[in-house]
Amino acid sequence: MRSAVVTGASTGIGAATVRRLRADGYDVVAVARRGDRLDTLAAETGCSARVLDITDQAAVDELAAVTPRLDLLVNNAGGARGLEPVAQADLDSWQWMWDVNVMGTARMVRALLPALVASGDGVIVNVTSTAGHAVYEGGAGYTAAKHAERAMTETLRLELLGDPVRIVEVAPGMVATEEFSLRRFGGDAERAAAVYRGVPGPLVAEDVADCIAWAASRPSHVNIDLLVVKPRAQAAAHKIVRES
Ligand code: 8X3
Repeated sequence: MRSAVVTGASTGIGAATVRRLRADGYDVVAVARRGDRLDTLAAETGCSARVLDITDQAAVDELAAVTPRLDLLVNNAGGARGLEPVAQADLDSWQWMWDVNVMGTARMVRALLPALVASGDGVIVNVTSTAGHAVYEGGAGYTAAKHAERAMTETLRLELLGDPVRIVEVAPGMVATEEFSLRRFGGDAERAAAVYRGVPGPLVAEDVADCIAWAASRPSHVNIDLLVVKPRAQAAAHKIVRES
């Protein structure tokens, strides 16, 4: 049975990816900080739950120590905090975005790469964002982190050439999930709901999980370098169809 580790698995794209990979027959370790949510997901899907903060080096090392072999690592944990201009940057939020999106992904890759190589055909899927490919006003803390995550992903592909590991980037645009915008706006439900209001068909978490599962299931000589996925109603971060 193929094995997978999915970070940020307690909600949204991560949880949808766990469900999808379980349905596709993977043995899945679902990683997140919130154990209660992971327990519910484990009861539903049969995945293993691993309570872990990807900013905690010791905890990531412990996971690596019990993972001698791994087929698929999905680095999905991440997120945005705030939407303020650079001149008013909340540097604590910027630090958090850097720690989770960039350092967390680097930490997981560094720890689990030997296990991916040991599988003989490992796949790393880094879930970045269209924010890693373009910038928008107010988004610099997040877009800078996602650009960095993307740069790291492309660098990895160069550095691992010749090793049995494929490096995939999945970059979603607008995805209506339970928590992404809520977290960005510090729990302001009204502001979070306004992000998706009137948009005829934002992506849902399952759409992105579908991309991840598809990219990871190509034959072993096929590397999907980059998959950018947006709703039909979105042409760019700020160019979106809204029906009143
Ligand atoms: C989410 C997409 O446009 O909010 O990663 O940055 S956006």
